[in-house]
Amino acid sequence: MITLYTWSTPNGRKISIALEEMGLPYTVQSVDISADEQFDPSFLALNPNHKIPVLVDDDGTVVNESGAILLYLSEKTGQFTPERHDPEYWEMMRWLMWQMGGQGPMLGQAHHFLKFNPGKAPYAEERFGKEAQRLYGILNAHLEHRDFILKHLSVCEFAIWPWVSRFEFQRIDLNDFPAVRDWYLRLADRPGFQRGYAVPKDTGPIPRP
Ligand SMILES: N[C@@H](CCC(=O)N[C@@H](CS)C(=O)NCC(=O)O)C(=O)O
Repeated sequence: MITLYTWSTPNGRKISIALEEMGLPYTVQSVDISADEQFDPSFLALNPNHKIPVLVDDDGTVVNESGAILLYLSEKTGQFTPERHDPEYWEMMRWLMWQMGGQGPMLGQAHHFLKFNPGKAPYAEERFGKEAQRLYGILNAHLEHRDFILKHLSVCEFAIWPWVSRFEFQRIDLNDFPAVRDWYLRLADRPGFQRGYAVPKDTGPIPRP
């Protein structure tokens, strides 16, 4: 059976939501990063980069990096990515890379400066606050006439949605981005997203604007 090493963070929830929506059985190994468990030698042997999530498949395959794990699971199940010949395949890849290289890292910095260290670095607060607004604007414009990022639910939702669920940390008013808000709330109503959000432990209800 698949083992997911994870914690209650956006990158961890990407994978538990994907596993729930794919209907794959898995066991959860909690790695408390607030207690530095990601530095345990047993975890470092799986990911020397000491970050969750990590997935270990039953044939021993180890995958880290959440974008790579999403693609691995999609290929394994044939779900939630367009076929390779479909023009949407590269649209999927573009949004996944946008998330991995932009939305995740930039919003992570916004959490660091705006939520956890306010007042210490005004320049960083301004820079990452503005970048958060810009990223939400890009996503909002894309979602204005669509129900999903691609034509259907895909790995793009699994990657992007958990970071939007931290909108309060980013000082984002979701009502300023109505297309993102509506997309976010529709997905928040899905049982798979709700179950995945509560892995590895229940931290309370999904935040709502
Ligand atoms: N690019 C990595 C980022 C993973 C990541 O930043 N994980 C954080 C939690 S969301 C972590 O494990 N941090 C612990 C550390 O940096 O020591 C991915 O997408 O998997």
